[in-house]
Amino acid sequence: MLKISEIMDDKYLDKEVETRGWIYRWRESGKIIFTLIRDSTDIIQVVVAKEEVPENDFKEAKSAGIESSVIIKGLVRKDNRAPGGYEILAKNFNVIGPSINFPISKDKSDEFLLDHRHLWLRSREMTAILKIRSTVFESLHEFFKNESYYEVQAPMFVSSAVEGGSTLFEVPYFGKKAYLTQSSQFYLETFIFSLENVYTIAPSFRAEKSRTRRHLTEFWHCEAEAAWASNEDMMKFEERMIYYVIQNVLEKNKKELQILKRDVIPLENIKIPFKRMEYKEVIKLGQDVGLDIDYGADLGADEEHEITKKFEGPTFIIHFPKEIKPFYHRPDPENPSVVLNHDLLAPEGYGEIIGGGERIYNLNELLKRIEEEHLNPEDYYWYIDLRKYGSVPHSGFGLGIDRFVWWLGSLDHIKYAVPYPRNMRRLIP
Ligand code: NSS
Repeated sequence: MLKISEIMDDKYLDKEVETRGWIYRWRESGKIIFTLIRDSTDIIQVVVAKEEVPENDFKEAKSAGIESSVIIKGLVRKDNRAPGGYEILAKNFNVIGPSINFPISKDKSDEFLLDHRHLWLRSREMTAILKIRSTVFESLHEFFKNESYYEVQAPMFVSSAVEGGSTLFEVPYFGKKAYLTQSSQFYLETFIFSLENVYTIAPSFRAEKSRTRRHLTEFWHCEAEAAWASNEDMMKFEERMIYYVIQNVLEKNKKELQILKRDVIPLENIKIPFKRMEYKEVIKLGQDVGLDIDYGADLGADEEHEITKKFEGPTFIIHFPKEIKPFYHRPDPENPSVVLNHDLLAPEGYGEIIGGGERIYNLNELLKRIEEEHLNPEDYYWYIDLRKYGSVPHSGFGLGIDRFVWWLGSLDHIKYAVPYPRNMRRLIP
C-alpha cells in the first residue's frame, strides 16, 4: 500500500501499485470514469475504464459519490493533463465507505461551511492550514527543546484573573466559582524558581464579546517564562523563535502556502533583529495615517490593522503606559509611567501576536500595584509569596498560535486558522 505522494515518481511508471483514499472529483466520459483520489499526502488521477476492471468494480466506480473512501490497484502512467503529471489506470476499484450526497459543494456560505467544519476539514484549504499548524506546533516544541527550556503544565480551572476581570469565563465549581484560565503566566512564574526556563502550550480562554477578525474565546497559547531574563533578553529570544518557525514553514509547507495563495516574499524577507518602536512613536504613526488615537489609547484590531500595513516586518512595540497594561508589568525604573514590556506586531495588517515583558519582582512594588488596581491581595497570595522567598528578575511572553497561523497563511479571519473556532456565536461542531 503506497501513499499517493510516493506514487508520483518515475520509479513506479508502468508498475502496478495499490493505494487508498477518498474521491475528490468524479466525472464520466463514455465508458471511462475519471476520478481524482486524495489522501493525506496528495491527489492523483485514477482512470477507471470499463474493459480494464471487473464488472462489479466498474459499477462501484460509476455509482461512487464524492468523498467515498476507496482502495485502488492499477498501473502508473504519465499524463500531462493529470494534476501532478501522473495517473493510475485502475485494475481494481473498491469502495470501502460509500458517501451519498456529500453536503459540501462549491459556493456554500461561510456559515454553512462552519456548521460543517467536521466535513470541511477535508478541503484542500483546510488541509493546508492544518499542515501549517502542525509545523508551527512542532517547530515551537523543537525550538524550546533546543534552548533547553522545560515543558510544564498549568491548570485550566483557576480562581483569579491574569489579564483583568472583564474577559473571565465563570464555571460553577462544587458550590464555588471557578474560571477558565486566561493565561498560564502566573503559574509559569511559580516554576522558574526550580526550573528557571519553562514553557507551556495550552488553550487560554477569554470571554471576548468583540467581533473582530482576530478574537476567539478559546485560543492556543504558547507561553514562556525565564528567570533572570530582561525585557530585551525576552525579545531576542522571541525573534529567534518566530524566525525559526517561519523558516520551517517556508521549507516544509511550500505546497500548502501555494494552495492558500500566500505571497511568500514578505515571509522570506524577514530578518533578525526585528524593529523596535516605542509605544509613543506608534501613536504618532497612527495619527499620521489618520487614526483618531491619543497617547494612552489601547491599540485595538482596527488601529493595529492600519498601522501594521505600513510595517516591513514583525515589529516590537515597547514601553506602553502602565495604566493600559495589567498590574504585573514592571514599571521602567527610569520612567515609571511606562512598563518594561513588548507586544510583537505582525506586518501586512495582522497586528499583535505576542504580548510579554518583565514582571514586577519586588514585593512592595507588587503590593502597591495590586492596591492601585483595586484587586484583592488574597486572591493572589501565592503569586505574592514568590516575591517573598528568593525573588529574581524575570520575564516572559505569550504567543497566540492561532493568530500566528492566521498571519502565516495570510488568512482573512482567524476562524480559518483553527479547526474548530470558538467565538461568541459558535460552539458547534
Ligand atoms: O493578553 S496577552 O497579550 N498577554 C498575556 O496573556 C500574557 N499573560 C502572556 C504571558 O506573558 N505569558 O495575550 C498574549 C497573546 C496575544 O498577543 C494574542 O496573540 C493572543 O495571546 N490572544 C488571543 N488570540 C486569539 N483570541 C483572543 N481572544 C486572544 N487574546 C490574546
